[in-house]
Amino acid sequence: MSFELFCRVVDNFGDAGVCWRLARRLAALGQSVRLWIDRPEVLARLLPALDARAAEQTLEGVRISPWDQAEHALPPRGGVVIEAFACVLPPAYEAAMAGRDCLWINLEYLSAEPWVEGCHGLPSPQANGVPKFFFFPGFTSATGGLLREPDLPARRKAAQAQDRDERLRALTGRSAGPAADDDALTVLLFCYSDAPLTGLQAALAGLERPVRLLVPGDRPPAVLHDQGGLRIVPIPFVPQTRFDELLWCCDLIFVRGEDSLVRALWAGVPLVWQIYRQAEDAHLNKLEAWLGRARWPGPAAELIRAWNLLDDAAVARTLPAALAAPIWSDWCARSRAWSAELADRSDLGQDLLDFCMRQRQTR
Ligand code: TRH
Repeated sequence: MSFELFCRVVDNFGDAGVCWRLARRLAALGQSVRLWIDRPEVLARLLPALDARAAEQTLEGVRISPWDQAEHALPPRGGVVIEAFACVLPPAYEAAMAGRDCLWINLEYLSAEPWVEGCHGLPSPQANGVPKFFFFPGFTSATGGLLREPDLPARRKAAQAQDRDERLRALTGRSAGPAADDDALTVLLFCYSDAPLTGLQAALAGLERPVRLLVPGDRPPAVLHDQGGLRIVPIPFVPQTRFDELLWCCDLIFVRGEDSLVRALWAGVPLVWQIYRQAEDAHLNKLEAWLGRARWPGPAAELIRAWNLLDDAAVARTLPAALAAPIWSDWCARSRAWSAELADRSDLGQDLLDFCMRQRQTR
């Protein structure tokens, strides 16, 4: 089938990151895929091989084109048009869909809320008669699932059979720390700029166990500094294809948004999620729904609430509690178990392809 995926970058990396991952997955499933994106330069941060000024290029089997060209393009006859995150298609392109027998998918944001199950796959009748459906990623089999590549577990296993420090050095060019830090807790920090870092600094510096805190980006926030057993390790932003390898070097992962959350889940180690902030604190309900499914031990759930409420004092208090025995080993075990449960079903790319094929057959 022919898929055309539309991506508008709202902010940060998640919109481009999710769309690119889905596009790659559909191409790997043997489909013809084109990605229209309004800010190719954002995708280029994740995909350094991309020339953000090129009119069109093909990478990993995906045709990538700037959004404005779609305003003069025709949708593929009999193809599937994916509107990511209700991004609104170019009007002329949308108008042409009716005469070209297209299927229209509205790919939604990831949420663990229960109502998602009732809305996943529902039709969204359109004035122009083009069949349009809601497609919801999610954590249960009544949703569209999560993006995952079939070779992921094998890649993780092969990577983790190698020495961790060597992997980290090869990936980031940074030494993970002196040999004396062998039993150090390796933590990745990928968060928003408002995260309660003062609380994090206090908690990590106060631990008995040495900690190395990997901080991607140009410069770590000033509040983070070496102190006690805490060592701050600035690392470069890695290409998205290698992001998993970074996660597989970690004992504890701080993630944010959508795509990095899912990847941390596949790593199967404890994670602290900073959810994308929404108006009227709508994100806090989403967070609770997710915590309900995660079933982390109490102190770990408290830590995640404190992290999202930007509460430094509560982070300083709850982080050591979540890392203490036996909570920590329970958290590790539950993280492994949930990761395996989630991986026990088909992935979002395959689900979406199956859904589209079924729609085609029933018409
Ligand atoms: O960057 P995010 O916060 O993105 C978003 C956007 O804000 C978006 O508007 C919002 O709707 C969405 O979140 C929920 O977080 P996310 O989704 O985790 O995307 C980050 C991407 O960056 C992800 O694909 C992983 C990638 N990445 C790398 O490739 N290399 C790196 O070194 C790091 C730290 C991240």
